[in-house]
Amino acid sequence: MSVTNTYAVTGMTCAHCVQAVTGELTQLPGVHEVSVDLPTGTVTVTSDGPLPIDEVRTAVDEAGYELASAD
Ligand code: 9UX
Repeated sequence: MSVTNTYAVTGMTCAHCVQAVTGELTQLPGVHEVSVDLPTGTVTVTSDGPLPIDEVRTAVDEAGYELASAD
């Protein structure tokens, strides 16, 4: 069963930001879709199962941004 979560990420303002965040999150085990919405500063991630929030936070950090919250 797929799980979809939306996260607020601070600092993304351009297309390169989108590529950086998408690239990192896509590498997480089980992730098969990543969608960034710049106007709202959110990232929607679809995965095979629940993603540990620490993994998501680390991936966003490595891209150079910050996870603000998770719904
Ligand atoms: Mo350009 Mo996006 O510095 O952070 S890559 S705005």
